[in-house]
Amino acid sequence: MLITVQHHILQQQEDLFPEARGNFSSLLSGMTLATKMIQAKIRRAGLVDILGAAGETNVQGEAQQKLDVYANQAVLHCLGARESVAMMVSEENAQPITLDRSETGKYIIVFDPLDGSSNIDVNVSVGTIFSILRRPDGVHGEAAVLQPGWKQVAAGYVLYGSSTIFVYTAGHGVFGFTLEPEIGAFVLTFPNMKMPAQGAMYSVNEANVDTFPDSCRAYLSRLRERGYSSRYIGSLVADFHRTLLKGGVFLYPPTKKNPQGKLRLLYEANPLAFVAEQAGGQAIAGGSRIMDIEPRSIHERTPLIIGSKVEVGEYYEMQKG
Ligand code: AHM
Ligand code: MG
Repeated sequence: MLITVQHHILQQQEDLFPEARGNFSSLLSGMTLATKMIQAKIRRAGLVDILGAAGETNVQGEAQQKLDVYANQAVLHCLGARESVAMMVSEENAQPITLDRSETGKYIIVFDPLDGSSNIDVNVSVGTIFSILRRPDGVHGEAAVLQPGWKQVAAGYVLYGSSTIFVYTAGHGVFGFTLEPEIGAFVLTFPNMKMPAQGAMYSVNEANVDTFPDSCRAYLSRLRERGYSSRYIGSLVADFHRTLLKGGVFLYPPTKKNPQGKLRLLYEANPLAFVAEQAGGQAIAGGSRIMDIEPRSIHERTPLIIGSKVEVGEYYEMQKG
């Protein structure tokens, strides 16, 4: 039986959140709509430039936009119109985007519209990451968004790879859907995803190794001694998706250049940590669980060590010294 993402979300809502009254499924379907728009644009990347090369407009007379700007606007547009959205926070906007419903809407959406920016122009996989939080009563502005990851209601990502895949969790397992381009629908292809307890690959930007913490360098040598292989795409969503399916570990530890880590807590680390834990994996910043960190600012960075239980557990033990 063909199960579309819409059908699946509605089903989950009826079974698990009967009080949600359509709000929640409307949010997730807004997100799938935005990502379908983004993927359509990505699939024509390069072509659109050629077709519009004479000026700033393409053949349809539309202004050309950089993909990350387009992706941001697609999400803002598709979700900003949903009644239950109170506020949105995007990697692309310094401040939270407050809406008319800032004091009444039920949910806050936090997202990275197009992750893997260095890969956009070279035909390598990129992604969109999102997290959904409840709007807390009596807390206003940016403070409303500063919630630890364990409070997320749902989270997920879309990977624009050799196919387009939508992966999400609402706290009751992880589900993956592949876009069937002929019919334009995401269909369930990965029911109840589980990360292997252990893998055979690690994923890290090794050019930074000289400035990693000593325990991290020792950890990587140990994995190499055991015969681990290395894979690094440089798009977090793609590196994470491989780790989810095959097991192993992805690391972005503190470096000299980024002593707090490079990745963003609210819209990169937290949503992927939620997915990882729901799939049986783990996510830590070193000594602490990612989803327990109390954020202090919306664009805060964090070290991220995420993946299989065995590898992440071993990192945790080694960093304790
Ligand atoms: P971005 O949000 O500007 O795309 O940066 C985040 C990206 C991640 O996708 C990826 O894991 C990381 O940056 C790669 O960083 P580096 O090039 O330092 O290895
Ligand atoms: Mg990013």
